[in-house]
Amino acid sequence: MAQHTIDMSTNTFNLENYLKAAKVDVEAALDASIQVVYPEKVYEAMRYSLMAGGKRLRPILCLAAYEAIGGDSQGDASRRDEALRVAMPTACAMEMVHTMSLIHDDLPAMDNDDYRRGKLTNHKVYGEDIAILAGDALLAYAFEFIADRTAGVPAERVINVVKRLGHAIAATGLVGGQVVDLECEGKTDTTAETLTFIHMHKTAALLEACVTCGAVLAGASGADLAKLSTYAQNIGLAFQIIDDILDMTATTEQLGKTAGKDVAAQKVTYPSLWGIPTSQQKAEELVNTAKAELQSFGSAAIPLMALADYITARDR
Ligand code: GRG
Repeated sequence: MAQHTIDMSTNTFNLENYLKAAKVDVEAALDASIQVVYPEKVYEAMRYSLMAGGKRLRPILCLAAYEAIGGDSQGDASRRDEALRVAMPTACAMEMVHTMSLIHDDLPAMDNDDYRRGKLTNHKVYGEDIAILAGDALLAYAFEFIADRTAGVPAERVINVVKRLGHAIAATGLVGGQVVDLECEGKTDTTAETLTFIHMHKTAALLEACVTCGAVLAGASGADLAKLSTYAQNIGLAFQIIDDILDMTATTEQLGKTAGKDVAAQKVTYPSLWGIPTSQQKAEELVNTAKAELQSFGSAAIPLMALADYITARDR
């Protein structure tokens, strides 16, 4: 486990250190989550994408939300330790689901991309058939992993987590958003409302599940969950606006995936509708709205506050 010597006071909280330490913990847990056994090919394909890097933002949000509520812990250090112990299986499951969505999104039938996380996409290495199956296997295993590995909380909380994650992935979430996104391909008259629908489902729904599931495991009240949902929806939309801006402004090396795809496909995005400065401003407004929802949590929510700022400040 990485050392967590982070002072939670507003002045001294260091997001860079927090992200580094959390990433070490998440990657160790992910590494231990899947062993390569027979039939090796599919396990290798699952591990290839799961261990390919990435910011690990979703599991980190899940752990930070647990910390914000606190569970049974007393004091900042024990909050963190308890979050790692209780919420890590759910945090890993979030990354498994996210990774499978990237594998499927990169397929020729979807976004057709050759690079992801700085490496060849899954289907380029293992073929389309195995890439589809590796994604399916990660998706199913994510639910098994939550049910099998979560310990130390009442079973109803685990059932609630499974329900929320299913809702975020199904036609009510990622799948629904992806369907509308595909329908908009090649259209130049996509409205801001349709774009918002796509991104609230494709991107924000999983971030919302990460935050609320972490909080559910820690025993959050209905009122706190409502605030955290609003926080996550706002950072989710901001995250996608910045993603669209980075597609226009960053390099392929920086992003680890093909840059400039939206412009090449003449895809309608927020920056194509509003321009980059207005889009950036809109993302910053969404982040401020998100942070305002956290006021009542006090210093326990400093990591979630800082993660919201990171959404607009990031360069990859
Ligand atoms: C979930 C059953 C199921 C099917 C998948 C393909 C699909 C349906 C949905 C697409 C979801 C998708 C790829 C949304 C884009 C979200 C997004 C902005 C991804 C980039 O996230 P980062 O920047 O990536 O956090 P890293 O690599 O850092 O983790």
